[in-house]
Amino acid sequence: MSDAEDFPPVNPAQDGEPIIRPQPAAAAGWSAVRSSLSYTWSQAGVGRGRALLRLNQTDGFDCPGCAWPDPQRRAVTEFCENGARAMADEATQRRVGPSFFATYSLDELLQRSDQWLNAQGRLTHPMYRAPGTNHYQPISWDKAFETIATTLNGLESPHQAVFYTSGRTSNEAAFLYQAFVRMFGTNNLPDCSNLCHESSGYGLSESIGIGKGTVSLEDFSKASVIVVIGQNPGTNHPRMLSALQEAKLGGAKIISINPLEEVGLTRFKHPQRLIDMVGRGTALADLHLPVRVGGDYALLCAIQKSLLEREAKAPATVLSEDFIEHRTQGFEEFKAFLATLDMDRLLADAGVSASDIEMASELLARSSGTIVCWAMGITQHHNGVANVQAIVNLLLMGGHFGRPGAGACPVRGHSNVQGDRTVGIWEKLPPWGDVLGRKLQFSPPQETGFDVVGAIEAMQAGRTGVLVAMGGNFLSASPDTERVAAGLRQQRLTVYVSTKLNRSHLVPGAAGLILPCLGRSDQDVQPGGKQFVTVENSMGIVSRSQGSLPPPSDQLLSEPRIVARMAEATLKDSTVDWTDLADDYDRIRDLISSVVPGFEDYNQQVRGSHGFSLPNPVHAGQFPLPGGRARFHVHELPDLQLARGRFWLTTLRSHDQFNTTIYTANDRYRGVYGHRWVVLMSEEDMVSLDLEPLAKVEIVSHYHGVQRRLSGFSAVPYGIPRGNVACYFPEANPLIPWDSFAVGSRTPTSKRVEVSIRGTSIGS
Ligand SMILES: Nc1nc2c(c(=O)[nH]1)N[C@H]1C(S)=C(S)[C@@H](COP(=O)(O)OP(=O)(O)OC[C@H]3O[C@@H](n4cnc5c(=O)[nH]c(N)nc54)[C@H](O)[C@@H]3O)O[C@H]1N2
Ligand SMILES: Nc1nc2c(c(=O)[nH]1)N[C@H]1C(S)=C(S)[C@@H](COP(=O)(O)OP(=O)(O)OC[C@H]3O[C@@H](n4cnc5c(=O)[nH]c(N)nc54)[C@H](O)[C@@H]3O)O[C@H]1N2
Ligand SMILES: [Mo]
Repeated sequence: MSDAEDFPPVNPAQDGEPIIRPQPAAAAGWSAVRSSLSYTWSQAGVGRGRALLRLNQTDGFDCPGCAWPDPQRRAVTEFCENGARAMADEATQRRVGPSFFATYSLDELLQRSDQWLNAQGRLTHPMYRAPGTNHYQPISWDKAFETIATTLNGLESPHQAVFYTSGRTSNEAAFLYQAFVRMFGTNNLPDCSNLCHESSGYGLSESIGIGKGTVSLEDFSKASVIVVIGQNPGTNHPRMLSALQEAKLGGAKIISINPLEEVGLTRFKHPQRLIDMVGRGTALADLHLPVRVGGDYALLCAIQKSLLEREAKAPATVLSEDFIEHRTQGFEEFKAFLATLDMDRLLADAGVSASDIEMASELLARSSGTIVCWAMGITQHHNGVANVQAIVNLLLMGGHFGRPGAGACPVRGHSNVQGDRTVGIWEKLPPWGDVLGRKLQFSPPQETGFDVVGAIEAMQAGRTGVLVAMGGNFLSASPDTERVAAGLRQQRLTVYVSTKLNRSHLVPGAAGLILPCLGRSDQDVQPGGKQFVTVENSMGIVSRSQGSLPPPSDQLLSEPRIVARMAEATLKDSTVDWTDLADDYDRIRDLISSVVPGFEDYNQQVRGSHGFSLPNPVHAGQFPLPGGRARFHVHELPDLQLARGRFWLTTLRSHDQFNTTIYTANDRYRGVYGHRWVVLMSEEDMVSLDLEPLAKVEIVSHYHGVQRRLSGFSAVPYGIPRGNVACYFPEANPLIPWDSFAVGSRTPTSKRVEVSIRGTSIGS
């Protein structure tokens, strides 16, 4: 077994220092529009940049950025700065082809930054890394599929193959992919959701019977309180700010709960509204609670205790008693649990004052409709599921389900991550698995497959031989980069279906394939004519996406075609006509219609101007749980105690990245420019460690007696609670232990890792 220590780091620190400037007073506004347009023209050129006008239009393509829904009335410019950037990045005129790979060896490429790798352009040819060589070389598609088939069929068991999916994959490609994988004989279908909102799906399913959100976009303008917890919409879901602004103008109060005071929530200028552009914009958050990292569960319990006290003082004014009595179970246990908790301990863990809690509880007590929105600050914790269920408890207390302007809103990340799960990307056999088996005449595997953590463990232990990845960047997105690299190096074959070069490609198995595919903005023509694909947004609406740009190379295949050819080459006795399905995606959609509930008349429904909503029983007022009742859940408080000199590290996205794709090294809203190897710390903590601003430091994480080290970070004084520090994802991922994950959902704890920090500059 190879050891991580035998190899140089796969993501070495980059030279340089950040420049620190004041944070801007408001998010979006002219500067955002200017910055997105300049990136678009520089990457895509004026001609291809016009594709921007088709972004999120009903006859255009779905933004390859986040999963925030589109309003029914769409502005011509229904995109945000970061959506425009994601589009431009894909529409770039730069190309990575055979001559690029002949010029650069894998070892040389590993020294480059993620930003540099991405900036090289679109992948144009299938490439193969033969065992023992240091370069990828061109390979024909036929030979590539033959290599995949021979290697897969040479495994002792289908469970030795892992099939990862990232969340940009369309419903059509994802459905075909999972069908192929299950016919091959395994449920080893880990996906980026395992690293992301798995805690939401898991927690919500137990609490309310479905693993998805329960609000629609229209609910935002009807809400009286909106809580945004553990989410940074100004950067990651900028179009959500428009919905918050509408809500605010309609009288809603907004509470933000975050260790950082993120600019988007404090002040916002609507880029499509002239009046905002000249004025100061709208202050969004009415109340900001600077929770300590990991303190959300304690904070929510404190608010809930305060709500119960208010109810005791003025009965029938705070709780929705009728709802609790008839529509829920477990309330008495929940109440008894809260009674055992000491308010002072809760406040200390949460790191907020009693008066902050009182202000929040007062707003919530009076609310006729509460929406809670959340993202990674809630899910990527050891107690991520408990966090989600505490949010549901809060909503249940006031009866905030199945009524307008109220509900749970996990804000999804990747643009089709929700759809991928709906159509079967899951390490468990979906409830409709047997229908799939009957339809395609095979016996689906019943045993639970690997999720991401399971795959990382099995790869390191030498229990797998092949990794196929439909998109994404398995190496850099996963925790514990060096250990994942060690696992990848032990594979017989790694296969990446990708649009752009990334670090995963640079750590292949003995043999490695890169298969270049069409992206969202590219025109997709098959024998059945021009094709569109479909995606599901964060609120369960399925709609069309059709690219219009000439593909960057005539060698590219679409994702459905790549799956079909992999399946055809590998499954010699399959009765499925894979080619026929990939020739016309209507046929794939017909197949989905006949297998997955909620997709009846798929082809017809999705051709409507706004797509269609998948059934959401909770939005309609029904909890699909025994007795039709939602359930209060209680969990132990997490232990947030730290030894002296230790900190809780959380990892964040900057403004200029999409996950592991780094556009520039700037984080404008946080005032950090030019360098990403930074650690944000409170000034008091820097003083206590005797660190000058920008001092170079080494960070060591501590988990179960194992230390993981990274040096080359610059310490930046920042408004973050004492005892908490923040670094960017994916640079800090080598510090995150792969075996530290959430109870139940197994989501890695990217938002809370115990670290120590030591100055390494001369003199500190
Ligand atoms: N432009 C852009 N858009 C994106 C992405 C992108 O990278 N770039 N990624 C997409 C994806 S896949 C996803 S999942 C989403 C991610 O969207 P977010 O979840 O908003 O992204 P993060 O930067 O991971 O962090 C979320 C917030 O959690 C806060 N936080 C950290 N620790 C804690 C904690 O313990 N408690 C609380 N309450 N808050 C905490 C951080 O300060 C930060 O504001 O965005 C999607 N959209
Ligand atoms: N420490 C830490 N780690 C994290 C997180 C965190 O907050 N902190 N967040 C986690 C989260 S929420 C997520 S979702 C994961 C993200 O994990 P992934 O989804 O695996 O990663 P991405 O960076 O989104 O993948 C980018 C790559 O996808 C490919 N790509 C882009 N578009 C397409 C396409 O249309 N088709 C195909 N086939 N390929 C395409 C490109 O080659 C690009 O390099 O990371 C997780 N990792
Ligand atoms: Mo995500």
